[in-house]
Parts: sequence; structure tokens; C-alpha cells
Amino acid sequence: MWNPITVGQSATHPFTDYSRWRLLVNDGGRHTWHYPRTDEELANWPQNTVDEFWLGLNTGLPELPPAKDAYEAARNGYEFYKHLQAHDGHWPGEYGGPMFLLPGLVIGSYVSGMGFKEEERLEMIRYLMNRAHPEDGEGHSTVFGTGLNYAAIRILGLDADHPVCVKARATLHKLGGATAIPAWGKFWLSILNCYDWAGNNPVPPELWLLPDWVPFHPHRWWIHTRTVYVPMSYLYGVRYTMEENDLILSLRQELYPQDYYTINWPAQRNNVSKADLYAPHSGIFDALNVVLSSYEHCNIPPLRRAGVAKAYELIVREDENTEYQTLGPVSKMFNLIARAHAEGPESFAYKQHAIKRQDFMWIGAEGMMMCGTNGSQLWDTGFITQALVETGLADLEENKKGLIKALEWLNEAQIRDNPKHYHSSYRHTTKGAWGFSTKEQGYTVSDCTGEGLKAVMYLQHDLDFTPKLVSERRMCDAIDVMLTLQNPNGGFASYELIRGPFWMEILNPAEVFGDIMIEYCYPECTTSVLTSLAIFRKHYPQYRSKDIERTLKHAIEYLHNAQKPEGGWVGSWGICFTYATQFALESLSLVGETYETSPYSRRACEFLLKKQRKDGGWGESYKSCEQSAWVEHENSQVVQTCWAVMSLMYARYPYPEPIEKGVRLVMSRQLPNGSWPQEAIEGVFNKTCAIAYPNFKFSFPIWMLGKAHKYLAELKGGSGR
Ligand code: LAN
Repeated sequence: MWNPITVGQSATHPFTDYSRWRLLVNDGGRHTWHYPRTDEELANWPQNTVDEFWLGLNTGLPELPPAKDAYEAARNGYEFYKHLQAHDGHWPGEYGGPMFLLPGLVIGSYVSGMGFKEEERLEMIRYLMNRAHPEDGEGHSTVFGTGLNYAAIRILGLDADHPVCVKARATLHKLGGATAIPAWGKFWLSILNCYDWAGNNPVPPELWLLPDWVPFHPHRWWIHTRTVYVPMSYLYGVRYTMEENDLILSLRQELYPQDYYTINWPAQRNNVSKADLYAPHSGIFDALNVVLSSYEHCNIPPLRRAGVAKAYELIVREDENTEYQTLGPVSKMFNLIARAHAEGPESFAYKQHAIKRQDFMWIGAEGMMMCGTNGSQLWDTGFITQALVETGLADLEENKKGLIKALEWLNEAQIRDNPKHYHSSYRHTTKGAWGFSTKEQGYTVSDCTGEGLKAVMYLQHDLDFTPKLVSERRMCDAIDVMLTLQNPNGGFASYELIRGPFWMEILNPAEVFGDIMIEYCYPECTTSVLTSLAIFRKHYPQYRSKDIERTLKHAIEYLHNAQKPEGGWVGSWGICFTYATQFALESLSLVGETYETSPYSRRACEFLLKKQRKDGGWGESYKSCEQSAWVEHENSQVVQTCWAVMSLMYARYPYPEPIEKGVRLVMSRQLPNGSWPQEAIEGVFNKTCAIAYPNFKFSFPIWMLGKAHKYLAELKGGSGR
């Protein structure tokens, strides 16, 4: 392989041979990319359409006869999308977007001595080059993004004199340099030995020694925050640092406009660039840090050792509970460093972490990235299967085999037991749940359980050709988990019950994310649970009917209360009002609340109709999520238009025009082979981070178009297909 970086190749062209990359799908939906080297290997493992599509290569799929109506457009859409189903029945996909993840992968691997294959290294460089902000440091460049990605690209081997590095450095220095990086950036750079530990606010591992009943005990934090802070507190407790080397010494000069050795580190603890700040520290948090920093000077060694040991125990349990996937991409790399530090590169843990690190790495058209999770397998498979059943596309002979495969996958993906380390790692019950990605990762997510169960019920009950793979007992298990997840206000949060008090948000240390300290209720999560309970009840009216009834009523109350005065619901996981409103109106429809019968539904429809554009579409920017107020996107978006039209249909909006206009827009954007081009990013988390759901551009148009065809026919008194 030649080295394109030294010859200054433009990043628009791959640095590797894209005809060699292959996606390996195995073990319940794990997906990892490989680059076979020998001709023999290549011949035995031909590149398929799934590989080609995700690599951005030409799939060669044929043009289809132009769709004459919405149903035909949906059929054409699936005619394309069915080729993206993996052999095991699920739909794999990229899950990139957040720009603070790849630096974690690179820095974490570097300090742990875990290398990359040459093809991975080159394509990660290319990805970072492609993602560098196009303008000269204005716009949305942040210290967090620029500082960490700069360090990453240098570790990967790009020269400091390369124009991409020169430009990034200038931007970084203009923004104040890496002293102004937010807390998580300070932490990563400290691990890398390019920032002094004294410049961090304390992360004392002793917190884990507090009795569980303490109201701010970390087991009450939102699961992602606590799972990241467990290894952080270990690494802070031992003051982990990479050994100095030439690159580290050089980075110390490159990352800062001033001389590294003259920096007053304690003064940097709360120094965060304005460009990065979303959730400023509260006064109480700052005061607490003053106290904790004094403790750092006189910490009690046996207590510190006990705290470090407790944090390490929790790290090990998390690794074992998840087969080394861990909950997410940040904890993945911190856990990996901690295990490498404690047990060394020959250990079983190190080797397992190396294997599963691969699950987060994804090669796309722009290079290799780190994903937000080890995939979105269940989520994508859940939506498309429901769409196919609801639209009637499932009944077409040519689609049956694929649907049986999908059911087989969903059957395998249900979690059958509680975690190996259950109460000792503060876990919620998992028996009967579905997670967001694979069974192996093993975390209950409320709405993934709801969507997983709905998909299974649709496939097993509404189709006459599917085997009944998931037993009634196992469906009841799913119901049991969901019933444990309702909060006192009737709403459902993401992974667990809300465990801590609301005031804990004043302890949010992360500056760049909002609402991360505890769980919150979400209309999206509430809906997926509520709708699956309502559908389950129709099929199995005898099982826990009183509990289900009570839960449903209370969940509807929550949804009513969560509606904004203007009529929409704020989305937390998709952008933004169109996303959450679709879910909320689906819920209301299942208890008979529609445009005609419910003021809530009516207000929501009117809100959406005001936002419909002349071209028939809807478009909102990710900024809606930051501001909890509608912010228009420059263009209307296919996926958001689908959510809005679905909302109107759930509410049984009685006039066809806005629906027809939405349908026309989505049809007009369809390509001759049945697919849709990628538009703006679809998802969001923690208020500020956008994340890609590229499979949505298939599942939601197919679903919306097929449903609209039937709905419009009904409205007009005819009958849909
Ligand atoms: C996800 C992805 C899926 C998402 C839905 C199922 C869509 C949602 O309805 C519930 C919450 C959940 C499971 C979710 C939570 C937060 C995640 C895991 C992510 C957005 C993907 C990445 C993100 C994670 C926190 C990223 C790492 C960053 C940290 C701040 C730790």
C-alpha cells in the first residue's frame, strides 16, 4: 500500500482500495469491517451490495419502473432497501456523527499500545481530513472538536506541517488553545500527557464508596454519565499518564499558543471556550470543586485505594456484563485503558477489548469513523419490519423470505436473562428486553423493547406465513420489563427509572451536553412502550390487564402534560418536533384521541400544518434541539416530512391536501433505483450532539408512503391496496 499522506493526496479519494473492504456480520448482528489482502481471500469473499452501498460505491441496482402512486413508490423503495438486509436478517448501518468519538478511539488505543491496521489508520486520517471544518475557524469549530481531533490526526501519523494540521492549529489557537478545552477534553489530553492533571476538576473515586442511599450517589446518575465516570474516576485516581515520547513533547507545543511549561494549570480547571459552552457550571458545582480540590492535596491513601479498587470492580463487571462491548463508545475506550493499565497487554481483558473495539469502527464513503454504539441493529430492523407489515408490502411473495429472516434475527436479539452482575453493578432488569444494538451489548432500553416487541407481534400475528418463534411467555417477559420502567409522572425514560433528584443537574460537569445527570422522561420512549402495551393487550387480554390499563392511562397523562403550548413535543433523540410529535400522536391514536376527538391531537396537527412549506415538505434544523424551539432548516427534509405526515395520519387528519403535498415531495426526491439520497443528519442526543440514522431515509419514506396510499384512499371513500 502506498502512503498517500506523504504525497499530499486529496481526501476526496479513498486512501485504500475500496473494492477490498468487506462487512462481516456474525454473532447476533455484530458487524466489523475487514480488508482481505490476498487474491484468494478476495475471491472467496465477494463484495456484496451491503458493502457497496455503505462504502458509497455504485451498487449497480437497476432503475425501476417509475412509481405512479405512493404505494408504488413505497414498493420501489423497498425493492432497493431489501438489498441492504444482511444475511442474518437485520439491517446493518453506519452510526456516526459525533466528532468527539474518534479521538477517544485513537488516543485510548495509542496510550494502551493497541495499534491499528494500516488500512484503518489511513482511512481514519482521511475521515478526519474530510470532516475538518471548511471555513477558517469561524462557524462551528470548537476547542473540544479541534483540539481532540488534532491530537488524533497527529497520532495517526499526519505531519504537523500538513496543510490540514496547519489550518486546524491556527483555529485552535484562535479559540484560546487547548487550555480552554471542556472537561472531557482536558481528561483525554491528561491521559495523553499533553495537559496536566492539576488542570482538571477532581473526579474522586471515593464517590463509589458512599452508601447507596445518598441522594447524589453516582448509581443514581443517568446510566451513560455514570458508566463514563466509573473508569474516569479510576484513571483520575491513579493519575494515569502515557509515557513521554517525541510526539507527546511536540503535541505539548502544538496544542497551545503559549509555552506549555509556563501554564498555570489549576487556573485552567474552569477555563472553557465560549465556542464550546452549552451547560455552564453552576456556582454550587464550582464551590464543590474548590472543596474537592483541597481534598486532593490531603487525600487519605487507604480511602483513595478503596475507591480506586471499587471503581475497578465496577469496570470489570461492566466489561463482563457486555462481553466487552460496554454501554457506549466513551466508556468502551476508558474501560479499555483501565484494563490495559491494571492487567497489561497480555491479559484476557485486553485481548477481548481489542476484538470488540472493531465493532465501533465503521468505514463510510469519507473514511473510517467511530460509531455512537456498536450499531443500531434492533432499532433499524424494528422500524422497517413494522413498516412492511403496515403497508402491506410484507404480503408480496418476493418479500416473505426476508421477513422471516428478520423475525429470526429479532427472536435471537431478545435478552433472555438478567445481567451476570446484576445488583452489584446497579443494573436494571434485562430479562425479556431488547436493546438498541445487539443482545450481547445487553442493555434494556425502554423504547427498543417496545419497538422490538411490536415488530415481533406484527410479524407473528399479522402475517400468516411466519413461524411463531417468540413464545407468549417471552412476550410477557418483555411486558414485565416495560412495566417496571414507568416513572411517577407516567412517563418513560431511556434505560432505567429516574433514580436521582432533579437538582442533580446542577452538578453537570460536562459543559458541552445538557440534561445528562439523571434520566428524564421522553415522549418518544413513552410512546414506544405505550403502543406496544396497547397492541399486546389486544392479542393477550388476560395478561396483567389491570397493570397495563393503569400504565397506559398514566402514560397518556404524561404525554398530555409534555405537549408544548404551541402544540408540538420536543424530541430528544431525533430532530426534533416532527420526530417527537409523530410518536406522541401515535400514542394518542391508540387510545382513540384524534384530530376530531382530542384537543391535544388537534393542536398538534395545527402546529405541524403551520410549519409545512410551500414545496409540501417540513424541515427543521438540529438547533431546534439545542433551543427547544422550532428552527427552520434551509431545505425541507424527506425524513422529517415523513414524520410530519405520519403524525397527521395517526391523528386521522380529515383533509387530504397537506398529506398529498407531503407525499408528492417525498416521491419527487426518490431516485430511479428506488432509494433516496442522504440529506441532513437525523438524530440527536444530550441536546447538542447530532448523530446519523442513515437507515431512516428508507424505513420512514417506505412506511409513510405505503400508509398514506391506504389512508388517502380511505379518506376519499375508495379502498387502498
Ligand atoms: C442513543 C441511541 C439510541 C437512543 C434511542 C433508542 C433512540 C432513544 O430513544 C433512547 C436513548 C438511546 C438509546 C441513546 C442514548 C444515548 C446514546 C447511547 C445514543 C444517542 C447513541 C450515542 C449516545 C451516547 C451517550 C454517546 C456517548 C456520549 C456520551 C455523552 C457518553
